[in-house]
Amino acid sequence: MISIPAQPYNYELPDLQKVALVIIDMQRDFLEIGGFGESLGNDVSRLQTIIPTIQQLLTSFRGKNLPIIHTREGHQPDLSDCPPSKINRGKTTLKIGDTGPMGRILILEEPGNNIIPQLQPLPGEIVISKPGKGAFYKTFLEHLLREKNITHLILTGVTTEVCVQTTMREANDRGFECLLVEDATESYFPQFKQATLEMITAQGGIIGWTATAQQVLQALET
Ligand code: TIU
Repeated sequence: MISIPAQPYNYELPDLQKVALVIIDMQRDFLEIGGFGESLGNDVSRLQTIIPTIQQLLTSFRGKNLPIIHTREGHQPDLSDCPPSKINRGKTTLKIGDTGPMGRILILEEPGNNIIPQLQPLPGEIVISKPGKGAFYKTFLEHLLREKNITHLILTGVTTEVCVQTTMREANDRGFECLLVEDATESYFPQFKQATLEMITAQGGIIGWTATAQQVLQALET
């Protein structure tokens, strides 16, 4: 049993074979200028600060040969998987599917939709493409986790209150025990990140746990 000091209390890992690192949407579309995040009016530089921390976690999981799951948010070129409730939102200059400096906004396989070079998946690591905010919606993620007997998820990525929180809630409803790494997730809005961390761990950990990367890394080493 591995015990990670966490909020609101220790997070217990019964078996390292049952845990996966989940890296959510660390894509150029959200972290670089000219992508979807910036088109929504956001300062994308805030999100870049967590890259080294996620790299540390990635190195640790890779070193132990533990499962790593990358997700990326994107749509088919014909937008058949992008509902009006998503595409028509906001008064942005560039909408989903329009051509920007990194190719078509939030379209799978476009240069801007790729995972950032610093966190490129290695062969053998799982990459889940998802049309929604949650990584379980219209994907094979649940099937894959059950097949691999994974019960515990260490979550990282962006943005804390949108795709990360939605995924964590979806996972919790499905019975997965989730820990969100506080300094390996970020939002365009610092107050939303803080509120998300608090709402996840309130009420005795209603959605799950949070801990720092150092707390996770130290526990994994022992
Ligand atoms: N807008 C925003 O904060 N996030 C998203 O649209 N997607 C993800 O969080 N990945």
